[in-house]
Amino acid sequence: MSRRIIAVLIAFTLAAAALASTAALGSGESQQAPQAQKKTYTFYLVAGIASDAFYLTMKKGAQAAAKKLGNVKVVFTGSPAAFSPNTQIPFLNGAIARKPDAILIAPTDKTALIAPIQRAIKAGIPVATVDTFITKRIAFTNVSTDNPAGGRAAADALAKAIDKSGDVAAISVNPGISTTDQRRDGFAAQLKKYPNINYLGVQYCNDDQTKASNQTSALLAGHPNLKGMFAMNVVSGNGVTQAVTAAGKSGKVKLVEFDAGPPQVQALKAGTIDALIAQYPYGIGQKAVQLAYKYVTGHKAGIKKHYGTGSAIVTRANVNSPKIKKFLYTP
Ligand code: T6T
Repeated sequence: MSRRIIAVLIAFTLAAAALASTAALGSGESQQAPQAQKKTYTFYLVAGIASDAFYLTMKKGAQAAAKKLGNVKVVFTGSPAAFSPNTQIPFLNGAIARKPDAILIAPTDKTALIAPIQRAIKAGIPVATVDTFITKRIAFTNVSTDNPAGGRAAADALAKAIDKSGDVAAISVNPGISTTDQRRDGFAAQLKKYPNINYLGVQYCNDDQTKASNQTSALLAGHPNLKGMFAMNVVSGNGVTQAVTAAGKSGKVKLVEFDAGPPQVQALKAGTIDALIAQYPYGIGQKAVQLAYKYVTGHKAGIKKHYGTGSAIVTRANVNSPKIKKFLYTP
């Protein structure tokens, strides 16, 4: 090989090595370059009761929104066994102790949760209420169904099912819960438009299915002319359905229930329930996370005090239609 060729080969090898080292350096440099680390925001979602199909569906919506945002983590928490301030407040306090970036909570009572929520806000944690609300407007927003309208729709659906005449009764959770109080009041107000309907009033089951079932059995036994019932949430609904079915009155005593948990949808399809006032819990969770993200990333301006997420009256005629699908709970 001539000296010239050797010299050219050496020059070529050196140039290639230099290029390779530059490339290596370049990639190393870009890895080490001081990059603004994207903060991960943690939002606690404190359910009214963590075992309920409604809140489990809300959790899914919240997690989907967090995933889409990319830098949000949702921690779902709440009492697994009871819908009450006494069982919920320890879970809220637990969330406050972890100092999350925001708390989204479904307060189990309009007034009992004011002071505990105030503590969170004093600790610098912004709070949004989801589904239910408290009477003091300290949460930066509330995302919910239009519950008074839902109660009125339930009255119209029940009136239609019983041909606008006869005795009707209702089962709710406890007095003092914003959502079910509004459903109860909307229902009672709307029933006044039907002069031939005799309203026997509301009983409270403490979100206990067995209690709701026993209350219904007693109503069926004591009021042979009972034509229809309105159950104001998932658990009271499951209890009412259970008792009416056990009494062999399925389809004879007409039922309208709030919510659309899987057993309720099944009972609707089977003919035991006539109509469900279904909420959109997935959308509530989704919207609340989007709003909390706006709030904590410096875009507070323009966030409204309330957002409605819609509802649907589900009947056997429309239960399988595509536009109803999003209202059926998927715990
Ligand atoms: O109806 C929902 C919710 O809107 C209400 O506040 C409490 O009960 C449910 O969770 C259903 O069981």
